[in-house]
Amino acid sequence: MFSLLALMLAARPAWAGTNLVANPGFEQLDSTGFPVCWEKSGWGNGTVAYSRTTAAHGGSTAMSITVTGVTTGDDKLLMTENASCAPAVTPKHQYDLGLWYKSTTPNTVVTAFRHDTTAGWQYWTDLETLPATAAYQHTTVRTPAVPPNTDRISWGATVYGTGTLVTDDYTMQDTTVPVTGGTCTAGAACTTGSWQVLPFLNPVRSMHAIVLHNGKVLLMAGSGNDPMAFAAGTFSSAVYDPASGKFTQIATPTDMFCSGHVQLPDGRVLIMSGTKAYPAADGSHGYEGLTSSYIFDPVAQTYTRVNDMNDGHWYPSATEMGDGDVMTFGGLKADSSGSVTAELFSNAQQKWLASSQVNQTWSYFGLYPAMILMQDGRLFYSGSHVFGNGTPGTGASIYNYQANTITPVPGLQSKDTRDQSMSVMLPPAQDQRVMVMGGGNIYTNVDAGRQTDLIDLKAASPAYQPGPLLPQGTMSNGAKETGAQGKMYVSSVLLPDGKVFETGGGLHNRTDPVFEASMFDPTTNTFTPGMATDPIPRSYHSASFLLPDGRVMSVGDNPGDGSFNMHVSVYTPPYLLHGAQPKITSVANPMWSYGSSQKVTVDSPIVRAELIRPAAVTHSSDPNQRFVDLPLTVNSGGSVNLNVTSNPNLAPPGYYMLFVVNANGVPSVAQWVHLM
Ligand SMILES: [Cu+2]
Repeated sequence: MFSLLALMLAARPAWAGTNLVANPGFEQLDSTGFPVCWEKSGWGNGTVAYSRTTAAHGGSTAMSITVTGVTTGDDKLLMTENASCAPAVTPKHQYDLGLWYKSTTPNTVVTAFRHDTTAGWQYWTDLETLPATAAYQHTTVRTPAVPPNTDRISWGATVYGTGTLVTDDYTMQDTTVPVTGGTCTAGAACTTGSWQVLPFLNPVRSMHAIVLHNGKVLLMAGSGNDPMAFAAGTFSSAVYDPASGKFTQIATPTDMFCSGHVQLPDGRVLIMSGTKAYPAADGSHGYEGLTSSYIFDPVAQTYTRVNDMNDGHWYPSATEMGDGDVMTFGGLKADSSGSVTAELFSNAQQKWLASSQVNQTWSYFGLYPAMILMQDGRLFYSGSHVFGNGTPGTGASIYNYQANTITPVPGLQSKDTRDQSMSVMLPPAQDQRVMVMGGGNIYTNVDAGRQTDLIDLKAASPAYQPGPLLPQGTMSNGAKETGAQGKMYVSSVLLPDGKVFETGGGLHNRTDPVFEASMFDPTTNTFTPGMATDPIPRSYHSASFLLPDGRVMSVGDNPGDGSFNMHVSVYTPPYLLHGAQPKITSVANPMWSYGSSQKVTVDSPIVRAELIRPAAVTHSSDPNQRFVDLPLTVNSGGSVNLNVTSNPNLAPPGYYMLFVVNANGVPSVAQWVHLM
């Protein structure tokens, strides 16, 4: 009964609180006849008309925005960005935003801006699409927690396609529910979290880890970077079940060591390339890449061959696009030279297309280039890669498949020491910010660096800006890092509380592991240093990834002596030590469509919900990793509706982990949903 009561308190109806919006129904007009405390905004091409209409929901005035011919940009009706019109807010609080609307276009979104006490007004977040409707509809959407240093917000409706949107009767209420309990009794772990080294070993020398939609983990080794195993044709992989602690060895048809991998829309795993040959003893050739490709079925736990790619791609990228196709770049061909062929796996045809059917720029992106899908369907090459220098020029670029163009992106620091750095799209994906952390260079073997860079891909001309320095760690001999010393082989894991856990790494090529872990907060752009460190070194050929229970698992380490560390570690973040986890008690329908509203029930109040894409990681590279906010509509009946983005480029089709999070930042265990 207690939890039901708490839930009902959390689900206060929209009319219960003070309406923080000035002139919410547009009834007060200024001398020009425009509603007081409202302003026009927008950019791009096209034509827009703002007008008053008497077809109001309440009172005698509503506002209409009619847009034609927009191909770039949008038009907005927002609360005026000043102290008397933009509602005051409290950091960490959340607000329910409500409005009535009619629309002839689905190309709309409720947009919020925030006033930073030092940096001024800036974009905050896009919250919810307003589906087309001929009759007035009401919508309520809950904001994320207000970021620090924010004193006011302004919000309203955006139209970015041809049509007319009419809105009226805006409401805004503080919905913050104080959470009691959650006192942590775990000592230092309350702030640092804790590591456990599991009492059993990884049965395979895996440098590839893929989280499957049944919660199990595919650990691929192939020959495991062991030339003897390669010569013997001994290839391995295993499936680990975190629920039972059991490993199942999987028959592995070829050497998937140094392949690429990504989950397809149906949850099966596409694997491309791998090792055709190790370097010849006589120096006549280097590593050679396979052209072969397989699909792993998580249910049958088998590999099935598909058609070959046009080239071999030893160390390829693999990015799922918004339409479910997969694009692959880079790596080494069957003759050991670099591949300049862009490869496209058609999801509709379930095969790799001939190179003549794929737009080609014939550009070399290097090894495991981090190619991250942007919300407009272009690919951002972040500059993270493996082995040696970055690409010529600025070392980062935007690739437009449709236009077949590559545009350099400026600002990446130390682009030639980004070998085995790690890049992630920061939470939430709606903000389109990418961070690159650390990196070194195995050929020059300089000290790995502390540099990080941040980029806002929503900017008209995106450019990297320097981010905070990586915290420094401790070497195996107990010495502390000094000066500019940082890490390569970095692992960055998106956590369900919206932070990024950064762990593992080393100072030099296959030696000098660094024991350091920190938490990066995208809302403040700061690292919290001093998180508990994995007792096992995690440098070359290691991987760390989020489990559906909210913990982080780490495997692998392959130092220069050729050994492989078979210990498996699991990190319990501090959030699991601060009181009971909220629980998702039901998901009305696990099949989710874009632009839909999905009903779930929870056993206690929550403040945030999101989708996190399961990991497919190797060599500090998981360019598909993303965290997609699900703006909440809290129903009076004790359930919540989750508003799913209408843009498949923000959340490419496939299985996702659905997490809900309470006001203490404690996440639920994930439920799996299938977004198509
Ligand atoms: Cu490798």
